[in-house]
Amino acid sequence: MAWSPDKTTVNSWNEWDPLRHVIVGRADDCHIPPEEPALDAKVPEDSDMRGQWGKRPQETIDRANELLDKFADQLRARGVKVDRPTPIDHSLPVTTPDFHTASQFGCMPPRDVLLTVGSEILEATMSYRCRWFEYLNYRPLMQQYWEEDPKFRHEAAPKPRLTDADYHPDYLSEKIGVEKRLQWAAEKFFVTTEEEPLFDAADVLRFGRDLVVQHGFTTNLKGIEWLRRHFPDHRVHTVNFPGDPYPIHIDATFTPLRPGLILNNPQRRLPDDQREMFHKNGWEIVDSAQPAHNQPPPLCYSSVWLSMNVLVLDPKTVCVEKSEVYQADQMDKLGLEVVEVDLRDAYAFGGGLHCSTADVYREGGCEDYFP
Ligand code: DAV
Repeated sequence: MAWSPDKTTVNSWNEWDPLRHVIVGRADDCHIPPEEPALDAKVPEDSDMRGQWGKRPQETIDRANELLDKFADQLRARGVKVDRPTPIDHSLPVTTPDFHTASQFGCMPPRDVLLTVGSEILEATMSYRCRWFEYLNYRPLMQQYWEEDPKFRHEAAPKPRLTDADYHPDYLSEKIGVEKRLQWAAEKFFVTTEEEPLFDAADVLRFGRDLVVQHGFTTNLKGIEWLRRHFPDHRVHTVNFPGDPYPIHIDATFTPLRPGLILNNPQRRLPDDQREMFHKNGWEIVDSAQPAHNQPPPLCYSSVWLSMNVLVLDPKTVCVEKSEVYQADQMDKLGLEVVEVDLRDAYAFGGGLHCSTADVYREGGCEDYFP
């Protein structure tokens, strides 16, 4: 499985082995989608995003693209090959026999849509109606990889129907309140129902033979069961973080840095009974540093915890957002070299450094870290 810059090889089994080839998203034509059940449940009740939708202001798109381009250049300068998606027209509606929504989302962040496991890239079902066609932004790359790599497995999970039966109406009232949300999260009562398998790729962390998947708003138990049946050679583990009132995507909550070391968001602690596999195998789970900001930037879906949404380049090197000084300091103390990346003005487009990327090639094979 030798790597060459001229011809794609798809291979990535975990979040930390040396990164050689990656996809970085684009902010072009990104929209704030109209209201829909799964999205409404995620937008905090006091958010500046409530009640507005349409194309994002062009100057914010241009600024985010400038930062994403620079991030891509920084990666290239470190020897990482970088591909970029081809944006489709996100102003177009999504209409299927089962639902209609008036616009799409964007081609950020790729991590939400594409799950790379070994030589496979799997397009997730997604759970938002506005993201139903998002995989199309990446199809030109998938076709290219297919041509260049005879071992590449391009897979797509069954497209969900996303009728109203997929969403609990309880989550749709205007003011639920954080207390109620925390209680529901602890009870594992989320906005998505068990009507059909649903998952976003960013709810999955790869640890070689083991996949760790967050059950929450964007991934239901049937989605996790689908992954289990789809990857029969893997062990698939379900995790929950009851401290998170808006549990969407695992990568601002639980961040493996190298074999044996994981950062955990101190407000979203992994419950003790779910720590066993890590502790039994000598893995350390440490609280992440505090974010440097009290508020997310304007029109942002994500929380301030994008501070820990880092991209590991190899077990000794990690990209940290430039303003996240506490996170950078912690990395330094943990013995990692920090590469500062200016990306905060792109957060509103769907996330931080890990979100904004999707793996194509990391060195190394499928190891068993939890024998
Ligand atoms: O903390 O808002 C953001 C994760 C984005 N992929 C959060 C989760």
